[in-house]
Amino acid sequence: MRRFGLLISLAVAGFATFAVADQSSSDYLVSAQSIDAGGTVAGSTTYLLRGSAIGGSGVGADPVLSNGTYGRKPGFVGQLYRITTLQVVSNSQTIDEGTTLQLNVLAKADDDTYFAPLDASLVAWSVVNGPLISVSNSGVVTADHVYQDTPAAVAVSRGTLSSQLQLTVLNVSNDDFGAYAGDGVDDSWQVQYFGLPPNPLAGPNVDADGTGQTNLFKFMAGLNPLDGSRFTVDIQRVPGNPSEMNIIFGPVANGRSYLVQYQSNGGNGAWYTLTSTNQTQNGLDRTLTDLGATDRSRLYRVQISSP
Ligand SMILES: [Ca+2]
Ligand SMILES: [Ca+2]
Repeated sequence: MRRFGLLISLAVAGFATFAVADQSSSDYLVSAQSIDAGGTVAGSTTYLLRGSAIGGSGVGADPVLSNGTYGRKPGFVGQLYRITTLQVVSNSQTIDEGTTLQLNVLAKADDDTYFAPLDASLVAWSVVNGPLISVSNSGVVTADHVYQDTPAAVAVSRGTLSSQLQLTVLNVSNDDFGAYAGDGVDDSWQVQYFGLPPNPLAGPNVDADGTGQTNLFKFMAGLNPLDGSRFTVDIQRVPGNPSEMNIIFGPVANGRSYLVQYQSNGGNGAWYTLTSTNQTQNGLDRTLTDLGATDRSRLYRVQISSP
């Protein structure tokens, strides 16, 4: 039993090849034997001891196996290691606003092997920054609503070890952010001009710069709600051509589409899209020429659409 203990001790202590001297007395002789690298197989002319037979896994010739979540060292009775790194992991680096995401923690040992995800309750969770409402003791993070894609971070710690995971909270809906939610105006536009909510000047029906056009209209028209700009429509006859009419409107904005419609006198009050037209552009002013303005009178309107 003493020699058995010696063999195991040597096996755990290192990977070098040991040569053991013959042992003898007047009554017995134990021939010299050697222990292979890793200490997993030892033998003499009278016996063979495989490390795997005493609690290790595999045979001594196997390499140390590992992947991202586990490690296996064949032939060892036990493994000595020290946790050196915590790592927060997730199936996704993004989280939709208003939803939850399960996070997990891996522990990495000083032999570069990983343990399977730890029980999340073994570490302390916290929100580092960003629009995260909470992270539970079980590693479930809950995202707040945002007005644009926004970075965030979660931390875990245990003892002297800690780790962080960077996430991005994705803006899924354009009109769900705090006091700016559900008013028909994109929250990012409201934040751009009126800062973070609340700001009563950002309301859809407010005429923040006194132009007579509301924030909602200016948002749809792609205008600055604070600089006094206005969207105008002008109707002019075409000189020398009484059957044509120019509809001049602007300023036109990127990302907006414009539809000119008319209502005929003697009609049933319905609006019709102007189809027989010529279009010209002068700076930010656009002119559509109605080529069939033969009615005694026509009403025109410009419909603005935002994607
Ligand atoms: Ca949003
Ligand atoms: Ca809004």
